[in-house]
Amino acid sequence: MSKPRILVARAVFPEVITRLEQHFEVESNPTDEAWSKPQLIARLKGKQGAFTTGGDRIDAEVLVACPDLKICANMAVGYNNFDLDAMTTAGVLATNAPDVLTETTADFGFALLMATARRITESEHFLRAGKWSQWSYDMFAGSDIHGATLGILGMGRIGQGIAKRGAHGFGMKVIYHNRSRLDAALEADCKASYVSKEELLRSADHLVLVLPYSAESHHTIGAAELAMMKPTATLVNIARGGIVDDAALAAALKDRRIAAAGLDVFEGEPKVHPDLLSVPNVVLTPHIASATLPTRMAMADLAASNLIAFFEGKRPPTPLNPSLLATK
Ligand code: 8YV
Repeated sequence: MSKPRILVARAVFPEVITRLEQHFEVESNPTDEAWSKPQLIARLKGKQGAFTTGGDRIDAEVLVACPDLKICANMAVGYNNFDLDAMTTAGVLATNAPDVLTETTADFGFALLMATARRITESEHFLRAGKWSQWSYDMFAGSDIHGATLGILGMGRIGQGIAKRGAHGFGMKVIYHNRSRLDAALEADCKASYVSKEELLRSADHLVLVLPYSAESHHTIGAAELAMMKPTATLVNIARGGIVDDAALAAALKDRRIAAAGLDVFEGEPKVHPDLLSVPNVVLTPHIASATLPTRMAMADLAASNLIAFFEGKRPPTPLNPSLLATK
C-alpha cells in the first residue's frame, strides 16, 4: 500500500523529517523558503496531510484548491493561521501543539518583563556604543519587579505559568483578566485575583498579554487602553501581533505615556512598525518565546504524532475540531 503524501511547509529538525518518512511520502522545505499562498497551494495539491507553522495560512482558498487534504498539524499552540470553521466545513482536521511549550514560553514572558522593566537591552546598546563614561545615580534606573503588581491579560496555561513565577518567585501581587474566571483552586495556585479589564489596565505595574488572537482580540490594546495605564507601567506582548495596535503603542512609548514595552510579536511580522524601531524604551525580539531546542523539538514531535496517529486511524493527541473525529 502506498504511503500517504504529506507536505512539511517549513524546515524542521532532520530527526522529525526522518520519523515522518517512516510513515509518509514527504515533501519538505529544507531551504526554509517562506512560500507565498500560490506557492503553498502548488505544493499542497495532491497531499493528504500538512505539517504547518504559525506563518502558513490555511483558509477556504487553500482548501478548495487542495481537495485531497485531510489534516493540518500546526507546530504551534496558536492557530490563528487556520480558518478553523472553513477547515471543519471542508472536513479537514486541525491540530495544534499545546502544553509542551507552556513553561518555556512563560520563562520567556518573564525574561522579557525583566529586560523591559530593568532596561537591559537599552543599557546594553548604550554600553556597546561606547557611551558609558561614568556611573551616575539614575543611569538606566528602571522599575522594580519584586513586590510590584503583575497584570495578566489572558489566563490560559502560559498566563498561569507567568502568574506563578511572579507570585511565588518575586513576591508580586498578581491580578488577571480573562474571558472566564479561573476556578478557586487555580486562582489560589497562581495567587491571582480576577479583576475587570479596566482595573487591570489601571492597576498593573507590569502588564503581560497572553491571550489568543482572533477578530475579537484585534487591537485589544490601543490608544484608549494605553491611556488608562500608569505612566510608570510596562507592557509585554508574547501573544500575537495584532492584539496591540503597534502604531498607538509606538506613540505612547515616544510620549512616555507608559514607561516601556517588551514585544516578541508584531502586526505584519516579520516586518516591524518603523516607529517601534526608533524608540529606545522598547525591547524587541523576533517571535522566539518558545525557542529552546528541547521545546521546539517537542512541538515538532507533537505535530508529527498528530499526523501519524491520524493516518493510523487513531485519535490524534491534540485535535482542534474533534467533532470531525466523532463522525469518523
Ligand atoms: C511558534 C507560537 O514559534 O506556538 C505558538 O503559538 O507563537 C510559537 O511558539 C510559532 O507560531 C511557529 O509555529
